[in-house]
Amino acid sequence: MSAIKLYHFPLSAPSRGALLAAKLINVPLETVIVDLFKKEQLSESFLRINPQHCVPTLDDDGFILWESRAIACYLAERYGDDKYYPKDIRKRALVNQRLYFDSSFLYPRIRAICHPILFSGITEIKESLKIDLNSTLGFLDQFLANSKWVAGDELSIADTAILASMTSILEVGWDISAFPNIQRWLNDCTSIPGYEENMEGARLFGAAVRKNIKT
Ligand SMILES: N[C@@H](CCC(=O)N[C@@H](CS)C(=O)NCC(=O)O)C(=O)O
Repeated sequence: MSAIKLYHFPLSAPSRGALLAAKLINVPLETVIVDLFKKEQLSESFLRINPQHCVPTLDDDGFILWESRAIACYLAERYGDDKYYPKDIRKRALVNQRLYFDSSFLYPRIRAICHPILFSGITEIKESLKIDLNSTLGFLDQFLANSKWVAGDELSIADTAILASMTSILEVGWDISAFPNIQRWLNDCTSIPGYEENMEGARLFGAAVRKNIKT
């Protein structure tokens, strides 16, 4: 059996989310860097692996999977016990709900702000996009008002996904002073395996976005 490969770009929040989940579950991975700034995702060899040309993409002995949260669930089910992706149906449903919250609200709103600044010459953040993201952060803050982690009192793969998204926008310089429960949770997240490596990618991402913002 060959090593499990993760096609990865450290600046990408979804990519870092998959890697954080692997570290949490303690699955050894070989990372293969796909440099999106050099458009390496469009190379013939990568397109053969993932025609949708996105990172992260997992290759587990020929089984190819993309979508960061699907990768996290797969790794937890295949290689983890039920610690970080509980088997209890209701607990798992809550973890899934938070994963979908990240995938359909939080991350898309962060992307809507950052992608045009990185790739389309936009130099300012529109007020409506700020309102959208802050309303989503308000919901996350509410989730965290009654529980230690995002999906209850146990750390889960929902925390690693949301941590990857949150650290990207924090490194852009987002003000979260209105969200005390998020601040407390972020502080608790510093003990998650892979935290520092995630921060290195998030810092590079933040710097790349900030340098294009008009001050
Ligand atoms: N929903 C996907 C999003 C993946 C995604 O948007 N990846 C971006 C980087 S953040 C990418 O690979 N973009 C290059 C491309 O699509 O060509 C996930 O969570 O994995």
